[in-house]
Amino acid sequence: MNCAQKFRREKEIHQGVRSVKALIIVDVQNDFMPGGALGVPEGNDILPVINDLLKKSFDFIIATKDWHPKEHGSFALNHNKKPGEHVILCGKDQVLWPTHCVQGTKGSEFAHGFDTRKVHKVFYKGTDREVDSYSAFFDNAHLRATGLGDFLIENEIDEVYIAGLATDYCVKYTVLDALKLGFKTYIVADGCKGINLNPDDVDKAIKLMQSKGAEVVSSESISL
Ligand code: VGL
Ligand code: ZN
Repeated sequence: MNCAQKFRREKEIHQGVRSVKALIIVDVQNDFMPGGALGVPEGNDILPVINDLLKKSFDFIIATKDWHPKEHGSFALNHNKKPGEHVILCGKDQVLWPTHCVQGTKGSEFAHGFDTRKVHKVFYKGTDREVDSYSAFFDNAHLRATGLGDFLIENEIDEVYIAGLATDYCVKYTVLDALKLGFKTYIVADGCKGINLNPDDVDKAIKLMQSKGAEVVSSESISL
């Protein structure tokens, strides 16, 4: 049993103690909005949903930023290749993307219209040029942690609600790592949109997350 699971068990024993809940908003940045460098179709539709979620009484509100140096190994340009082609990066298959979310650029800022005033803490991912990082917890080669896992444990958080972009990449891998670390994990369905490089990628991602124990909820069903 890992730390978060042990903590949850102890709470269950002391009935009546409510769980500590965090909302994790993944990569809601300008470059992932329609028209952005790596625009997610209808990605802007989640903004009102996210802003409504922010009005609920989560104990913690966490956001992540995809935050690449311009030499990043996931960018097609840096390999003289086209987006969608593949390379090996840090020993792993890597699909190449258009240049996006470069540190300090307009495209890497939180999306225009995302009300960030209630965000307690921001975690940065994809900062190492040699490896990509879809999960908000670890890079794709599991070399480095972002600090999100420690933050959740230090703050005795045991339930996470995950929304953001993109369902079939960063949301998916963040959810899978949250489950592996033992957190009770909810995906807010209407608070996510996917890229669908293949037409059924989002459906497959949702099914995979569910099969590993994630619960799909709608934002309006969250009564906090
Ligand atoms: C993402 C592709 C590349 C994401 C980030 O946030 O889902 N996808 N970088
Ligand atoms: Zn990226």
